[in-house]
Amino acid sequence: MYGGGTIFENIKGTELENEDPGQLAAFEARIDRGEKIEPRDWMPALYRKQLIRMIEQHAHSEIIGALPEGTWITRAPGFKRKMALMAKVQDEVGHAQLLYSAAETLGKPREQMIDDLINGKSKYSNIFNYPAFTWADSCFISWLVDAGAIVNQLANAKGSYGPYCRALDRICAEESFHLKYGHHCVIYLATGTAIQRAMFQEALDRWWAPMMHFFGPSDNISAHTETLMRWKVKMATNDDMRNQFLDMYVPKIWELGFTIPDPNLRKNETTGRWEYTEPDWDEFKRVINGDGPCNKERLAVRRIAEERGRWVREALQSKQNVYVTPLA
Ligand code: BYC
Repeated sequence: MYGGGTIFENIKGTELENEDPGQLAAFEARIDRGEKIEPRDWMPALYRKQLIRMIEQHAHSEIIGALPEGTWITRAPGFKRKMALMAKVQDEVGHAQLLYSAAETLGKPREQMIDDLINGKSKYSNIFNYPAFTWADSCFISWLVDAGAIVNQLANAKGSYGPYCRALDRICAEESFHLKYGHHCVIYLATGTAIQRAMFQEALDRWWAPMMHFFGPSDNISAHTETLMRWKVKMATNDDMRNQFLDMYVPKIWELGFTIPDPNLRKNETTGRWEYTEPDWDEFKRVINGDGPCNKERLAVRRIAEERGRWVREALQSKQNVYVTPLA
């Protein structure tokens, strides 16, 4: 269904209507040959728009994603866990910086992206709108949310837009440490006391539905997959990514003796696909559109950070001007 075909052969009446058909064909041929598209290369306006949307959302997800785990730094059990979590959270914020830079190459200024985030105009990953009540919630994020992110990012790092792919390569290298850290934290709970095991089971019960949502709506209702796969921005469909995650991590969760809160979850050995209860897409839509348990709190924290950091940005800006003026 995706990636091939001729959906853009007739561009009349589509968002590609004003593009030059020759340039569009040459662009698509480059993508088919597996070439990377770089910021100064010709690209259809729709490719630029879709990339900005997706990379910007990804950047916001990293910077907001730092919040639920960030609140656990001071409460992490022991000095080593505090140090490791602090480094991880710092990495996530660094990923946001890399991604904002990649999105800026497409022409949208960072200030505007941050404005759109704090004004609720842009989306970010659904999963960070849920509360991390316990230490086990933080362990769930470090292991399984990072695992899901790696599945997505490893695939898309082989995509078509150079700056995004290079950012994803670097991010995946760091995420692989996060994954090991998270897995270690969960094994510690799994092999600990009955209370520790129960604490992780409760976290799993709370986070499983948002985790299934994390990969995006089912292929039959996903709005952007077809276009994004044709242009190799997305290298796998949402359902394929979800399936790959289930393939890799369900056995590991079961191995630790935990129960996944979905009685219909099983692998169909004939199709090689996982079967599961269809995620509640109404809840997903509600949460990504601003009405999740923590949306208001997450954006309020970003708003405060933006206000409190303004003087630093202004000071840096005026210092730059001091250096720039004599050369001008
Ligand atoms: N959450 O047509 P679809 C991390 C929206 S951070 C919210 O399938 P698409 C971490 C979608 O935007 C890394 N919204 O969309 C950080 C669209 O709405 P609009 C997180 C979602 O773009 C700290 C609508 O639903 N990873 O790992 O083709 C600590 C229709 O969907 C979501 C990324 O950001 C969602 N889950 O594909 C720990 C990966 N899913 O824009 C860990 C980058 C869909 O039309 N993003 N929507 O209003 C992607 O790969 C793709 O955007 C998605 C969805 C797979 C998420």
